[in-house]
This record gives sequence, structure tokens and C-alpha cells, in this order.
Amino acid sequence: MRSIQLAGAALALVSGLAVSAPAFAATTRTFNLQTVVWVSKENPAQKKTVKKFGEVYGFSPSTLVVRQGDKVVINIRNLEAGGDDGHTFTLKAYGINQTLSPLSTDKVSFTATKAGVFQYYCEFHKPWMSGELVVLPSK
Ligand SMILES: [Cu+2]
Repeated sequence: MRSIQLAGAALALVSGLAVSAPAFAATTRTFNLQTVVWVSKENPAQKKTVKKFGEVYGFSPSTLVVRQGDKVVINIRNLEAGGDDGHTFTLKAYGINQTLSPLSTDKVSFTATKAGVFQYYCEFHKPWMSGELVVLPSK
């Protein structure tokens, strides 16, 4: 990287052109996510809602913003104890399908090579248990 910058600077001197540094350098972006229980059969006050919609879960935060080229590290805490409340963190665009261990923290990491808006979700509770990864283009 440094040799490329030096080569660019040398080229600028030779050609008389100014070389502007990139506005943002790629970095590591770390997020801490948790599963969220919005509606649970264990909550007596939510009985009617469970009957209508089933149990409802989510991720918090549900929007992750990074830049193309960034290394992304996502620590995901699954607050559920297991049983029929299993979760996954699935981000198809990046080939990720991570089973979330009950009452544990799992780590997902990848490099955000593709710019765009990509949905992630839980295989068992999609489409409502979902969020978006926003990868801002590097150029
Ligand atoms: Cu789930």
C-alpha cells in the first residue's frame, strides 16, 4: 500500500499533477449485535399476539453501515436459551449462514468486498427477524 502511495507521489512529481489521498482508508468495523425478543409465548400478556403472529424476534441493531473494503467483525449475542427458539445470522450475499449458539456470543467476520444494501436474517424467523448491511462504495 505504502509503495503504491509513494509511486503515486513520484508520478505526481513527474507529471505535475496533484494526487489526492483516498477520502477513507479501509478499516476494521466491529459491531455487537444481540437477538431481541419482541413477542414471546412465555409472556402471558402477549398471548393474543403470539396466537396471531407467532413469536417475534429481531436483531439489534438492525442496520450496519460499513465501507467497501472494510473488514467487518460482528459479535452476535444470542439471548435465547435454545429449545424451539434457535436463531441464525444469515447473510447470503456474503455466503454467511451462522448458527447462533444459545446463550452465547458467536463471531462472524468477512471483508465487505461488494457495495450495496444486503439483507441479513434468521433462517427460522425470517422475514421479520432481519436487518440490513449497507456497504458504501469505495469510489
Ligand atoms: Cu430466529
